[in-house]
Amino acid sequence: MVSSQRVAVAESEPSRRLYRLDEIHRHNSTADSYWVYYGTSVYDITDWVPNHPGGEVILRAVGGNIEPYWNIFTIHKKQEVHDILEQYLIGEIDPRDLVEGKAPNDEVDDPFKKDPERSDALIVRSSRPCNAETPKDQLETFITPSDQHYVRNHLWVPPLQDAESHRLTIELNDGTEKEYSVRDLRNNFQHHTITATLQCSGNRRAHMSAEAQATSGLQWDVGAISNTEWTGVRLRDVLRDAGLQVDELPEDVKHIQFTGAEAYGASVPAIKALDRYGDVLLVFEMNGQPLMPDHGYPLRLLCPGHVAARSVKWLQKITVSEDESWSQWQRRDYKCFGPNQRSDVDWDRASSIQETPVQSAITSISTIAKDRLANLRLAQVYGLEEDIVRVAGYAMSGGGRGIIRVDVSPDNGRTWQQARLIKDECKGSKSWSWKRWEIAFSKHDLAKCVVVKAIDDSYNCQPESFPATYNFKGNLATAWHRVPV
Ligand code: HEM
Ligand SMILES: Nc1nc2c(c(=O)[nH]1)N[C@H]1C(S)=C(S)[C@@H](COP(=O)(O)O)O[C@H]1N2
Ligand SMILES: [Mo]
Repeated sequence: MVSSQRVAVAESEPSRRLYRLDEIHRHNSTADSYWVYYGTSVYDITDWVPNHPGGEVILRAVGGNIEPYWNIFTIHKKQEVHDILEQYLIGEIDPRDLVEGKAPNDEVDDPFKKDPERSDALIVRSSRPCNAETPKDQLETFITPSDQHYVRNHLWVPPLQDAESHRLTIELNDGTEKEYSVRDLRNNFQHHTITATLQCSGNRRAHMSAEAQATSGLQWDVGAISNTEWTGVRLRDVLRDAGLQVDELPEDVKHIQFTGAEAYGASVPAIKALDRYGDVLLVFEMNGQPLMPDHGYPLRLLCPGHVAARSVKWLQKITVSEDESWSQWQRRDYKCFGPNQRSDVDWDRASSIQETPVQSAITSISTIAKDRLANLRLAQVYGLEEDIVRVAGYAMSGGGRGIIRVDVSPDNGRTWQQARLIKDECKGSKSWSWKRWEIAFSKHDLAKCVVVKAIDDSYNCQPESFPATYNFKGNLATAWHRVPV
């Protein structure tokens, strides 16, 4: 029912009026402003569209009811989203178009209905879109099994294209285009295999929220990270074939933009994308098998050493450009601001996250009784004969910088020891994979918190605490990881 108060507001406010439903539907095709309705209210969301964190997908709702979309994209079911919408109120639906006080509910297509099945072991943070982290026990193997790789989807998984028929379009800086099928890429270019870790820029965000202040976005623990053996062809080789002078870049080539089949987009600097030792690949296999649907089948970009947001899945288009990608996720997300800055920031003033800083995390703390120490290498390394506590985890850095040391404190930072770094078979021109580590303490040495921090080969180290690196988006949460004992 339209409350009489609402109608009164609509009538008393000169710019607010009553709208017939067919006027709202028709408005879409005839005007350069965007109208939607929600409940019985009408909104002009034109100014919000360029600011929408979900990007242009919002345009699907224009001319109709946004409620069925929000029933699918449940991320909107919170007060702050309703508050944004209210700012764009322009009036009410004419009561003549309401049935029992309600606007008719439009049927909309659920874009998630073709999403693939997933392992039950993944820790789900949101289901539509699917965002799920790798369980802790799987963070201790060098190669993450493909079905245990964390999933970070901003939208839906685009319906499976056939690997043979899926086409990639490359647009050069002079506007010329060339097309390749995945079969062309596979057959006509040299294959390369590298091991590389993908880490979401939100990994450990929950720790920043807990130890500094609330952050917006998915509250990941330590599992928005995984390590994989990827096989594909060099982006450099394909761009050269498409006609780009890869060794002497034209002045107007600064960024390579990538677009996914659902609408996601991002870019990386051309000097990284074309670096002979940068190992930027167009990937069609993970761990010796075709890519899994969630991870980009049939083709994804793999930009090792950079934040995972740049490794665009379901790759459909590459654009050689003077500009960064214009997508929401390049320009209005995946940036960091100062601890004092809030959501009304000037996004253009911060640079996009590309290479990532040094990171580490504890993935398990377990007690091993002294009668089980015989032949346990770890106990020998640390010369322990009593009951021991084994602490294990991962460390990694961006830009191909290797991990040279991992310091672990059993007593909240009072004393430190060096973890044993586990040797693994890494492939690629630089250090693109995480380093697994383990350490043992005598049970009596533990006090309050176990703490870890890692150092990379440029001697970068992690910040001690979260408040100093707090940013409202909760990106790059890399402060020392503390786990209470
Ligand atoms: C005026 C109407 C809308 C408003 C005010 C709005 C507002 C927002 C806000 C504030 C977020 C960020 C939420 C968060 O980070 O917790 C968001 C995300 C999102 N919205 Fe909307 N939205 C609207 C309509 C829509 C519609 C109609 C769709 C789909 C057809 C949609 C799809 C999405 C998606 C996919 C995201 C997630 C983006 C990501 O994870 O990067 N939105 N929206
Ligand atoms: N097309 C497309 N590519 C994408 C994304 C996406 O939502 N759509 N998410 C990005 C982000 S933010 C991350 S962290 C990684 C996650 O890759 P994964 O799901 O294979 O772990 O993919 C990146 N590439
Ligand atoms: Mo991400």
